Formats: sequence, C-alpha cells, structure tokens
Amino acid sequence: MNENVSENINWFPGHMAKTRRLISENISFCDVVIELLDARIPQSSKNPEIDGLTSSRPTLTLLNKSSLADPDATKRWVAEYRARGKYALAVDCITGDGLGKITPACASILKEKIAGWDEKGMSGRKIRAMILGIPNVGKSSLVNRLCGIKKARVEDRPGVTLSKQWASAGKGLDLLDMPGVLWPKFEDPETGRNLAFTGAIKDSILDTETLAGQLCLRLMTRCPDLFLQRYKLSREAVEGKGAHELLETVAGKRGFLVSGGEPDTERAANIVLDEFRSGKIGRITLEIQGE
Ligand SMILES: Nc1nc2c(ncn2[C@@H]2O[C@H](COP(=O)(O)OP(=O)(O)OP(=O)(O)O)[C@@H](O)[C@H]2O)c(=O)[nH]1
Ligand SMILES: [Mg+2]
Repeated sequence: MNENVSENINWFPGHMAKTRRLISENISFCDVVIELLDARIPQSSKNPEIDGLTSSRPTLTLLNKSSLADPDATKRWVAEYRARGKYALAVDCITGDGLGKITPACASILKEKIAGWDEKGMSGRKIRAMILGIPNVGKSSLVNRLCGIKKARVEDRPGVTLSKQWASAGKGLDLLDMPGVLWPKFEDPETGRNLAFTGAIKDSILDTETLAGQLCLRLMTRCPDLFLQRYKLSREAVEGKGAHELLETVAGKRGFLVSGGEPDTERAANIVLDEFRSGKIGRITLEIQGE
C-alpha cells in the first residue's frame, strides 16, 4: 500500500489545483487563516503548501479532534507551537472544547489591524477568517459549530466541501469554509499511512487489510496496553507477530470466522480501523512532539 499512496492521492488533481487557486484568489479578502490540524497526527496533517499560499496573513493553528487524541501529547504540541511563536489552540468540534477561545484569539492576533479599523472609522468591521486544512479534518464542522447552524455539509469522508462558502459566526467573525487541500505527493510513506489511519484519504483507494494490519503494529508500539485491553489479548498472544497475524488474532478473539473456520481478517480490519477512528481503543496520538 505504501508505494501506492502517493500515486493514489492524485485522485483529484484538478480539484486540488482548483483549491489552490481558490486560496490565492480569496486570501486578500481574509484577515487571518484558521488552519485545522488533526491532533492525532499534527505533522502528517499539516499541508506544507498552505504556508506558502497564505504567507500574507497570520495563522491560528487549531489541533482539532482533540477529544480523540492523548491530552498530554496535545498539550506538548500546543506548547511547541507557542514556543515557535505561533498561535495555537486545542479544540474539538464535537465536544465543543476550546471553541470559545477562537474569536478572542483572532481578535488578539489582529489587535493592531483592528485598532487601525477603529481609527479609520471602521469600528465593528468583522474579522474574516479563511478555514483551511486537509480533507476530513473538520473544517465544515467548525463552521457549523461557530455559526450555531448546520450551514455546511459534514460527512465522515474526505472531499465533501467542493467550493468556498462564507458564514457568519456572529460576535465579529466571518468564516470562509474551503475544500480540503491535500498535497499531491507524500515524500514520506509514513505520512500517507497516518493520513489513511485517521481517514483523511479515501478508504476505497487503499487495501483495508494491509492498512489495518499496519495500524495494529503502530498501536502495539505506541500504546500496547490500550490495544491489548480493547481486544482482550495477552502479551504472549501477540509476541513477535506481524501485521496480518495480528489481524488474525483479533479476528479469532472476536470470533470472526469465514466458512471453513479461517479468521475473517477483512471484518477484523474494518473493526480495528473504525474503533481507532472513533476513539474506542482510547485517546491515541500517533505523532509525539520531539520524537
Ligand atoms: N471526534 C471528532 N470528530 C470530528 C471533529 N470535527 C469533525 N469531526 C468529524 O470528522 C468528519 C469530517 O468532518 P467535516 O467537517 O466534514 O470535515 P471537512 O474538513 O469539512 O472535510 P472536507 O469538506 O471533505 O474537506 C465528520 O464525521 C465529523 O463529524 C472533532 O473535533 N472531533
Ligand atoms: Mg467540508
């Protein structure tokens, strides 16, 4: 799967070019960029192209889906961004955590600009923020939460928002929801894998069993206790096992069998991916600051 990820990701080259153009054409109408990262994979979910396209504006970085990530790991990431002079907040668009801090943070980032508006008699002008991030990271969910209405379409698959859309978040903030931007090639296969584990890349372009097997291995390195606990496995049961064998073990333990009594690894693969993505295995961050 690894070799194929960067090729497969060109699934929509025209769409990505259009999104880049949308950013360039609209950045001058915006005062600030709100860039969403996935708190479970802050590095892999950072599109290196975005900084270049938005360099004329300050950026507020949101570590979204933080209720699915390890809270300590998220704190370390936020501290790291702040140490580098960046503005960062941990948020969650389902639980609502941290969302109340976004408007004040934007006002603080733009305080000189806002003072300038006041001097020019433009007091009360709303801050305009461009919402950016990779597909499925939660941009439309953020817009809906901040605007208090279901304005933007939200679905659990990448590539839902296809064009820009303005929405008013009240309290002095307007938001420009944008389509997800994914860079065309991943230099590092690990990045591709992380994006696939968390659901930023369409499932249908990946081999589910290979992906889920790789995820089992990652969980065994990152948080073995959570993995063993969830699937009621002993250390001995998984000792020295490879990706596919781990899936077979999970299938066996859950009683997933195909006719003939073989373990149903396809079913186990779907379960492991679903349970990781929905946080059932635990609050897990795959990329730890400083590692
Ligand atoms: N647990 C959790 N799920 C979230 C959060 N934010 C969004 N989601 C879920 O992630 C999925 C994608 O959300 P969207 O808001 O459609 O993502 P998007 O960035 O607009 O996606 P595209 O328009 O495809 O680029 C949906 O299933 C949301 O419910 C969050 O903070 N926590
Ligand atoms: Mg969207």
